[in-house]
Amino acid sequence: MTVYEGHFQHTTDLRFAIVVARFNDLPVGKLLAGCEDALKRHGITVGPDSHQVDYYWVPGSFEIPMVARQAVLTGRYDAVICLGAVIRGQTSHYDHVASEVAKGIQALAFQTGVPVVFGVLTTDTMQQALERAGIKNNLGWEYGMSAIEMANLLRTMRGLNTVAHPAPGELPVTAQPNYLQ
Ligand code: INI
Repeated sequence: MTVYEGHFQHTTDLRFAIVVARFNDLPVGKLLAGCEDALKRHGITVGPDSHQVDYYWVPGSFEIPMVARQAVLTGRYDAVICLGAVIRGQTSHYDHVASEVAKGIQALAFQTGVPVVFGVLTTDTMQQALERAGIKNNLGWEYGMSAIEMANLLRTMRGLNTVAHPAPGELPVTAQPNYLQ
């Protein structure tokens, strides 16, 4: 019997994309900080000088799946982390945005085999969003941990110790066989 599982070690050549929605900036900013904290405390460089994490900013959660897909298709990343907050408030917009982003992210991971972390809060109120983004606990941390675990699990399943990453300016690589065409 073989047991496959992701570990949290040997992180120095992992690469991540973080796709962040600006809408509901207050809780989303806290999620991002929690996520970066998890990555950093597991040996991954974050922030403006990072060679391991790239950041993609989008207007709202609705735009996340499209940009996450483009990030996956570069072939550069072991996992893509999607961060946003969809808050019901007074608008029916909520239902459309919440369901589209969830479906889009799920389909992307399923179709490409690249882990895509669903780090989009869906709550009735801003208070509930803030509770999940730091007042009680910070789910951003869990999202960062999920990304590391899934990145290493997929590397193990592919039998790869390393994934080829393009040097800056090089064309994207297709190190994995099953990207969307
Ligand atoms: N975007 C969010 O990220 N969260 C929300 O709660 C939200 N609501 O409720 O409207 C939201 N709307 C914007 C949407 O994501 C798009 O950016 C917009 O529709 C333009 O395409």
